[in-house]
Amino acid sequence: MKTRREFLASLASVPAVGPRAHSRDANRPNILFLLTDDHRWDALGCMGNKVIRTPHLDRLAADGTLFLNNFCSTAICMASRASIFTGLHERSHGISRFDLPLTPQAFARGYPALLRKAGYRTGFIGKYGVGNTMPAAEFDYWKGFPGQGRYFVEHNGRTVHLTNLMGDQAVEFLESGDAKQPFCLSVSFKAPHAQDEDPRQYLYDPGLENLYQNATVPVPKTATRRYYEELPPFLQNSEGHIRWKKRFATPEEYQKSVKAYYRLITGVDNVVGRIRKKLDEIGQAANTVIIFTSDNGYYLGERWLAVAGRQVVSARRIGPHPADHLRPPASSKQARQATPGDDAEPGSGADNAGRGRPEASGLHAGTQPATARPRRTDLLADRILLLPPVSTPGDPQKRRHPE
Ligand SMILES: [Ca+2]
Repeated sequence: MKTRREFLASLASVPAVGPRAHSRDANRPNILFLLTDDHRWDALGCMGNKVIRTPHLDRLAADGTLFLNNFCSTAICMASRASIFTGLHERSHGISRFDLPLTPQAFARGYPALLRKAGYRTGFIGKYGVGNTMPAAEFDYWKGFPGQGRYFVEHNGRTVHLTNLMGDQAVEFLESGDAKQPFCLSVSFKAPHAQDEDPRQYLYDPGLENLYQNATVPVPKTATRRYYEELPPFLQNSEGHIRWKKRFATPEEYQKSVKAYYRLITGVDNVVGRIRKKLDEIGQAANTVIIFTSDNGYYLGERWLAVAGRQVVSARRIGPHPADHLRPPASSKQARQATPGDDAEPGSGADNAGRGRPEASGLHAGTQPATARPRRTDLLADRILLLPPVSTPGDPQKRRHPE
């Protein structure tokens, strides 16, 4: 079994004369990393959701490995993304605020820099999500943006949906490369994150308007006052509940919001289909590892909350991968056992041996003696949202990383 670091090290250890001296090598597969934002684990057809349509992602899962045990250590955009870049927990990388960038040293140890140094052509498209200073010069192809972005953008004199534009950019990246040079392309979707400042919240491509019109999305069994009132006061008064009021407070709003959220995900699914088609066309499909995941999970009304939450979807890959033996592909029967809409952990319904449950792994606070861990009195997300911006963003990180 290889760890993530060992996998990257094996790629980096292949002799490379320089960034422009390359040869096609099956041991240096292309890497396509697809990241959605606030995409919960059961908002996929392959995870048993009977409403949402995600045929391309379902096919990706069927062709590759569906990882049912995939957890986010800090469920908010920037901390999770910094963990993805660096392989470190939030307490180590120190990105606990939206305006904190990775230090140059931390960035240099992340997967984009390591792969570029090893001769990969690297690209980044979409929401970068870590700090406000964009590392455009550290990539060979850069179409990233700071902050949350907006769903409708002006491009070449017309208004386009961001997800579709990012699909165009991914295709442009794939078409413009040197076939002899391996690539690592990161596509970091804004979807299905809400556009918080807009009262419509989930701004999908109008071309998807007809989807789900006649469907009824199951309401989570925990979306009731009883479960809300069981929460401690800091959660009852959290930003998650404030946002719930804007999105899911009535049955009509719940159906409208979740269907819009699903349309955003289907928009991503369409782009995944375009990207895989382009990989076929350029002859790189068999030598490309595709990883699909999200930065964190999401509450769609459970316990009257609407905010980033427990982790989410799964990593998938096709093509050669050194971690093939890590876990057998999940059968469709297993995936169907997970019930969409339930307030359940990924794997809890699909793995009846309980291997995927945080409780089983000791990650869940409930497994620890009451005296070992005091109950929290606030949420990281709430603390971040209440803090004013800092003018010297490097300082807090410096304190955490004295080296
Ligand atoms: Ca997020």
